[in-house]
Amino acid sequence: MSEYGFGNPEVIEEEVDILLIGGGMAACGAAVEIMRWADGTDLKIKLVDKAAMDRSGAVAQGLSAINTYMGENDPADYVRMVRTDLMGIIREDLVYDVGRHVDSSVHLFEEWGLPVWKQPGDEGKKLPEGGKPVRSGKWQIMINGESYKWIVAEAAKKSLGTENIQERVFIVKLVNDKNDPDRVAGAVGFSVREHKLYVYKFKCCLLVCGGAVNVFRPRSVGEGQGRAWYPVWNAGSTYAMALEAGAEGTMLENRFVPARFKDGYGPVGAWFLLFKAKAMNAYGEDYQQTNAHLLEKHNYGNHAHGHVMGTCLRNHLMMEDMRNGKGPIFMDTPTALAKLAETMTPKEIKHLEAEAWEDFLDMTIGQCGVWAGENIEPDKKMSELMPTEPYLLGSHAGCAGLWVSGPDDLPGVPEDWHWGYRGMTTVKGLFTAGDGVGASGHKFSSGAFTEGRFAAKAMVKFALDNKDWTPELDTDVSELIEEIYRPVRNFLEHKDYTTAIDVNPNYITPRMLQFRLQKIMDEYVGGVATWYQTNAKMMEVAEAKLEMLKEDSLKMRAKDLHELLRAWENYHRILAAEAHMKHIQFREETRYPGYYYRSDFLDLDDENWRCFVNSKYDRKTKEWTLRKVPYVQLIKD
Ligand code: SFD
Ligand code: AMP
Repeated sequence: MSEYGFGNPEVIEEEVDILLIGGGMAACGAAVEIMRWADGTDLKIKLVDKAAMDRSGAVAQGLSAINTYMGENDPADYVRMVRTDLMGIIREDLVYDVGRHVDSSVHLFEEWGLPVWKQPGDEGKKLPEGGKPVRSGKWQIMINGESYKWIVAEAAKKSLGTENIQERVFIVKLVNDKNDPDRVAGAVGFSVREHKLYVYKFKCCLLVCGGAVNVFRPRSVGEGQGRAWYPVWNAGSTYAMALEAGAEGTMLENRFVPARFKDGYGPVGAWFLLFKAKAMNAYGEDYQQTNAHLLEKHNYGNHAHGHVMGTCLRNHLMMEDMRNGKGPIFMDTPTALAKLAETMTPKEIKHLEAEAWEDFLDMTIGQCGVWAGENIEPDKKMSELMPTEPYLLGSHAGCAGLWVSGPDDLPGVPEDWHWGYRGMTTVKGLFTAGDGVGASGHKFSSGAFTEGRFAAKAMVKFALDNKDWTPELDTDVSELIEEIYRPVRNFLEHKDYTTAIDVNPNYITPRMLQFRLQKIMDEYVGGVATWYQTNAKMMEVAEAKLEMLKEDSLKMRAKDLHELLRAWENYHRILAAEAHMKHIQFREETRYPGYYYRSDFLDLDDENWRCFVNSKYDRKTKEWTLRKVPYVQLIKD
């Protein structure tokens, strides 16, 4: 052990049947469901999360709504809404499957103690008993959700047993099988608390490490660094590890740029839908009306029919005013609250104000900090809205992810869209759910949990079908140690060269490397710096810079376990970033105006591009292959 606590790590090797990687909504869904099918078998199941499950993942701070609950709605209509929102390209088999099963997940949450708002008179009635929820929108229901993740994690722990849960282990990579390169056999990660390396072997695994945040330079830098809308600790691990293992990615050109309350990143859904607030430009104009004609340009309005206007199109109309100097954009909270208060008693008004605060206290507490710090009382003063930096995700109003096997009982689905095990990627034994599943957005917390349940059932079947198969890793543990602890060696070898620990010509800190990645993505691949615009030439530059960044990334240093975590998060981000860029390069059109623009191909081109874009990465040659996959409409308009 050096003075910094590093020597060779203690290596812990473990063989299980099924490994769940991640402890978020999808992982919890899997943990709860899996024991229903594994009960009575001798399958060994383990869950490993980089953080503590009670507060890990996107739902860490809680949420104030469950955005996918069918209730009285038809799942086919849900498919129509998702298709409209995602500009006409989704895997309708996957979306329908979520729609027809999601409510049973929400009913479980309520049974476990999650308070779901009910309409007057129905307060004591649970949803399955006919209790009518307070809907903020057609698909969303309101909850008192500060402890949402605690509640769901508790059920997951109870199901698996805490002895089968390993927290604070960051999984670095999947290891393929020695005898079959198209199959996964293990995963390796390190503890962020102890100097231990964990090597797992398994028959199959569920990779559910969420989306990718901090790939692009965030709007909040300097003292605001670390604030983002989506969770900063989800670093693209799902996409990077799966792609490296050979899984096919889909729609990784897609990203999510949410309009949020400026600086605090507070979500807008409750304000738009529940409180019926209006947004306007600095001159009081409703940009959704004054700019509506823009939808006719470049065919952007092609998919603006159905149940909603696409989230990216709402951004597009807002950004037009911002680009033309008509900002700031304001959410008119005072008018909305005053209007609601017209028919209320003083006590009810007080309650309404409390709800306005609680919306953020339940899920984005930083927004309350901004309001308090800037003396903003929402009933008196308007708040600014701002489109955020881009995030890669597959569960909110975005659809980046992996190509997975769908349900096999729906009519009209192409044969090659399902290969036996629901949620399995194109790599044998590698499953995903939630943010990991591509081409199927608008699942939100409840849908991610539901997809975890699908995968759990399929993984039990897979493990039983492969009972006699023994995993063998294609890489020696010594080689894995060599690679994983490279940043530590960089540090120990060179730290005495200078007297300032962060300044050294022989290494780069993970923090600095992250800045470089973010700058490249921001300035060349359609970040906030260029108002989300990019083109082939810009991406040529980005590609060259990313190559050099990858070279230099081998010089990242880690002075402690925390920096080792940061270093590996960066490796995951870089690969996720590269995948995103490759997909945008390939898709020569602007499919998602308001999320990004190909300024050299501004049209939305249904004739040539109403199709999926799928990619594969070769870990050995480091080359990408991209292809078009035909879109098939299953549910009529
Ligand atoms: O208001 C590793 N979401 C909302 N969903 C709703 O239903 N209602 C809302 O109100 C939503 N809103 C919202 C939402 C998210 C956030 C951040 C805010 C507001 C502020 C979306 C959902 O939260 C989201 O769809 C799901 O949580 C996605 O589930 P999943 O399982 O795909 O991801 P996760 O929950 O983030 O979990 C990831 C897990 O992976 C772990 N992890 N573990 C080991 N090794 C590694 N290398 C790892 N990397 C990551 C994480 O620790 C975590 O456990 S609103 O905006 O609309
Ligand atoms: P958000 O808070 O922006 O993450 O949105 C929460 C939910 O409300 C999602 O299902 C969104 O699609 C929906 N939503 C948000 N804003 C609007 C809007 N202006 N019109 C329709 N739906 C919206």
